[in-house]
Amino acid sequence: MISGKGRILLSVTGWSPDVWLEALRDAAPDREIVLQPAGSSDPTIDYAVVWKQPTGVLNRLPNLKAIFSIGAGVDHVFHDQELPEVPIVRVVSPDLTLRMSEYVVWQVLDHHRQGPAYRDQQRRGVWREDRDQRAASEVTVGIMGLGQLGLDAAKKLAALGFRVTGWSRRAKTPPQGVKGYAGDGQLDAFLAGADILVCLLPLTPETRHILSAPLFARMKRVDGRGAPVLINAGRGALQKEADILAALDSGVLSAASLDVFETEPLPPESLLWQHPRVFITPHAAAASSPPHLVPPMIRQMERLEAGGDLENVVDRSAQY
Ligand code: NDP
Ligand code: OXD
Repeated sequence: MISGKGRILLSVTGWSPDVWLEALRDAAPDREIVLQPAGSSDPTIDYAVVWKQPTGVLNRLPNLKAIFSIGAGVDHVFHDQELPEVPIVRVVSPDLTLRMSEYVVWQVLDHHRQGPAYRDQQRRGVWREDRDQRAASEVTVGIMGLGQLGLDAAKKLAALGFRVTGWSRRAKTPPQGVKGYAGDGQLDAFLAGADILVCLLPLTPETRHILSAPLFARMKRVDGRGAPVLINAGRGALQKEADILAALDSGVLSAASLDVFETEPLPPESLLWQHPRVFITPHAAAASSPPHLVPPMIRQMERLEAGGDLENVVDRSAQY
């Protein structure tokens, strides 16, 4: 049991802190929220709410009880080499999940219904009706990462009639209509089936650069189904962009929708910007909405102060 209302440090890089500050003040008017530690060691802080906190900031808070990531992914927390040994809580939110499923369904349908080709026809003033249109039931969408986000997207795609498969680290019973694969041993079988590959993996030491030439080679088609499509909304460092470009140009991949990039913002000189078969969104697949994400964080603090347990705590050894 923790006595009193714990003080919160807000440390966000790359976002305006204002919207988070406002949401914290709305959800916890009785708590003190600070933007900077009081000194080289600040014993008054109980919780940290963070996005890409500067290295060492959290380690200077000797009474820190928990770190709350404002994202579902926590790779931005682990980049700090001096991370204190307190629980790290990640975002699990129906709002975020819904937003991600919208993005995934949008992109899968756009590729499936040949959006890029029809937009090109329109641009050129071409009326061409004879494009082959496969039924959803003939198309397999393979989802890498069958966690909070992957599972929901999988269910929604299955409801649209797609054949859906999912790949996770540990074997699990997938929902109805979804075929599950797990671990390195089943990766080849998973990849061989996927016509549209959706990546919703977390970035960890195991998954870094997984979307690269060796994996694309394992997807290479010899059966006339057409080259697969890649959709990545996980993290940019899951992919090697030079390998994606090479796979597109050699016909190993037919198209890509990318929401995340090795360097964000995507540099102006990146060849991805102009590639005719690449669709880019600026890390916007599922925006973190402060009014939706902050109240559950405060409820968790209250539960901890009442002697309860935190939920959605990250496994530090797996780093997600
Ligand atoms: P979860 O932790 O709920 O799920 C992660 C999934 O990935 C699990 O199924 C897990 O397997 C699997 N996985 C992890 N490591 C491996 C591995 N080495 N091999 C195979 N499978 C693995 O995460 P979420 O679904 O909540 O989020 C996924 C990611 O989405 C986040 O980490 C973040 O990077 C990204 N994201 C991107 C956003 C955007 O706007 N672009 C917004 C929100 C999140 P298992 O089930 O066995 O644990
Ligand atoms: C997240 C993100 O991890 O916004 O939630 O990328």
